[in-house]
Amino acid sequence: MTTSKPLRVGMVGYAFMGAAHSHAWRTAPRFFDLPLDPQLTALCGRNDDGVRAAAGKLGWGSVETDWRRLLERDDIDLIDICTPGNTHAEIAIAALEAGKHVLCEKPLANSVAEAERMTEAAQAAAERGVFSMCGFSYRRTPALALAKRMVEEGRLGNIRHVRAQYLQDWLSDENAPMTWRLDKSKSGSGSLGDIGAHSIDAAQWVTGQQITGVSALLETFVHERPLAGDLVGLGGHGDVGADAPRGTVTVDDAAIFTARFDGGATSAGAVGVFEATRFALGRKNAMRLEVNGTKASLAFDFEEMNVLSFYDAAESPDAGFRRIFVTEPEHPYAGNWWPTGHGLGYEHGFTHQVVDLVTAIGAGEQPAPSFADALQVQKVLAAVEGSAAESSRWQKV
Ligand code: SOE
Repeated sequence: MTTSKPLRVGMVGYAFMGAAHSHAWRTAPRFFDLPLDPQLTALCGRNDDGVRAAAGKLGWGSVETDWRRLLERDDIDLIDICTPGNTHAEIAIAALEAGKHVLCEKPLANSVAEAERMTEAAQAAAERGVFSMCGFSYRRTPALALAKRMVEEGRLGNIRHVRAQYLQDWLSDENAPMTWRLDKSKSGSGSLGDIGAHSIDAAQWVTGQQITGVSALLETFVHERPLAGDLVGLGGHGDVGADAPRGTVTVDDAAIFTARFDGGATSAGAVGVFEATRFALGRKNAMRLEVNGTKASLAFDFEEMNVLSFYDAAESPDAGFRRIFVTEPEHPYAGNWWPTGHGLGYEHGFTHQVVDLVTAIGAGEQPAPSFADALQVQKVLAAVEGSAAESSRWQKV
């Protein structure tokens, strides 16, 4: 049973991630027993009409148009940051210093320097019992959480290969309009930080190994796109005429890199191949991870998010990969939902993220992934950009 002690949330931003987080704050205490009861206390957005409409639709109790007001309110315990990356550092550091817990969307920041300052503030705040987490939500997909459990149990043996792709196609149309995700001053990078960051975090988390160096290339296919007002969110292909004024794309459209891992608690480090693109025509949200070990392999594709494919060399050679339908009560998170075989969706990862965050805060423990975990991802992002800028020269992380 969720306790009656409230955890009062103030959220900044209400586009795609704001909607997903709102759903998670509302739903988590209804399917999981939490030590604190999340309250959707205040929603913050710059446009008064827009934030009031969003608050009514998403279920928030009050509105603010300046995020600093959230920090001044004594009826708010946690700040949830669902805004573009260029705002993360200022908001998160101020919130932590004001004694508010923080959930910050990924990637943590737009630079390693910003991520380092955020991590320092988070570590100082944790000593005061004020905690923070970075929203790498795919860790909370039951199939990926099961993959990590299998690696930890030694089911795969030593890890040799990591193969990670994150394939979308919502920018394949060269007339798809500009969005903040294509403006480096707001997003920090393109497919690399937006979706490649998920692959980097998932690969490191599932294998228990950290990336130590990369060789990379970045590509921008479409250099100008029509402007479409204050388009926000993913794939909002507002009806823009071909003669609309055009803006300059200042980020990568695709990122491809090889990586070495540190071996974690094992002997030899794995080697990895990564790809992130929003031009893989026909792939809608194919966040894929394959891990090959000395005893077994596993493979995951978010477009079939309830399935984990598993090959066990100890079984008869012609057994092939078998499909584990990750909906059994003993599987991570699954037992709190529906009977076996009924499946979960994209939104459940965000609900599980709230469950793990609130459970950690209630226990006075550091949630994962911490800002320090997210800083490691930020360092890999920077190494990829550094390598790509020097003809794919090997870059240490
Ligand atoms: C856009 O590519 C995006 O919305 C990412 O920003 C999210 O992190 C991912 O979960 C879905 O795709």
